Amino acid sequence: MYLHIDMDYFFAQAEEIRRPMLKGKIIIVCVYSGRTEDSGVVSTVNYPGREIGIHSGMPIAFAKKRAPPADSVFLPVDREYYAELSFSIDAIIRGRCAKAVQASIDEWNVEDEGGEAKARELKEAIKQGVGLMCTIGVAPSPLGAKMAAAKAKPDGLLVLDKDSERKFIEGSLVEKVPGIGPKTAAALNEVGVEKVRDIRKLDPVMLAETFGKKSGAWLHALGSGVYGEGIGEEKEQEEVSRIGTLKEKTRDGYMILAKLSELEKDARDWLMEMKKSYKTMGIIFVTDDLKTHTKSMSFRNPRTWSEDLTKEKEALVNEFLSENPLEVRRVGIRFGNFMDLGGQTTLF
Ligand code: TTP
Ligand code: MG
Ligand code: MG
Repeated sequence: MYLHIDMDYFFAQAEEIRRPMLKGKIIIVCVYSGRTEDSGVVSTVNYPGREIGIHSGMPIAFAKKRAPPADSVFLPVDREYYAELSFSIDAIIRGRCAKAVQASIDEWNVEDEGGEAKARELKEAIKQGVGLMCTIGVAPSPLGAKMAAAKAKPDGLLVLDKDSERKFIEGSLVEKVPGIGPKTAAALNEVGVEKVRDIRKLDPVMLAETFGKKSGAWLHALGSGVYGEGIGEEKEQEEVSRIGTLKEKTRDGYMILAKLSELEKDARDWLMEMKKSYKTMGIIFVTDDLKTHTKSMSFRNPRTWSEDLTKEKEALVNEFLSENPLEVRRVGIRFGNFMDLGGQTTLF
């Protein structure tokens, strides 16, 4: 089975959990362009804000007209904080699923035999680990899983079997299908196709002529109930991380650093073998309450596997210990934001 995980109103939920006093308010996370005080667009908004018609991409000035000032909070995006959360969630998912691919800052595709039980486990582990809700779709195809997740939001879980998946996809409006953009949807509407099941009426030759060979064939397959497999694309690995359990729970910086060195060696071997240099290094801490925390730093110039990081690791571990009172159970190290001869690859 395929699982598609998508965080609920991700940036706004991330703001909610670090400012519990905002509970119940309309939270609008904005990308301010700086030209005037209200220039820019809404990045995302929580559900109370969606109910009054505020949405991603809307100009901030429009959102201000709709939002009652006493119940609304406008906040600037804090991408570093969301990326840290995303990285922690990634560690939680990878720790439990061998086949997992991160698809965006708040989305993962997983192939796992566990199906519904695995989805429940992941929802619980993410909630426990970082305090955030997500929605998971489970289906025989990655497309079905993704559409199921979109349907079940927020804090949802929707499991489809072969029959219900086909009914669900065939009954969906074409514009709801990931991969069908507004232009394609409009062109399909034009020839009388509203729902996926209507695509079957169209001649595959006409589809190929109108949309191109590749997209035409894909649409024809979609109309025929063939949804594809595989969580993807042999995408290049975006980061390397190694996580391990400490011999005993501890707050001793030396014990933590010793474990990290052991894990680091393995990660460095990978960097050397793959000829990657990196621009970010992060440390993962799982505390006694099973919460996952991360600390990371970025370097202006890429570093290679052979460069020493003793000082940087010490600084991050000390910073973490001074901010968190609990004992540490597991630690990990991660290198990311790679550079290689082909240029830079990064997810964010
Ligand atoms: P989405 O997963 O598309 O949206 P979301 O998580 O806010 O809401 P949903 O519960 O419906 O999944 O995008 C993830 C984050 O990406 C979102 O929190 C903010 C950012 N984003 C933008 O900055 N601009 C956009 O137009 C969109 C769609 C998202
Ligand atoms: Mg989301
Ligand atoms: Mg998303």
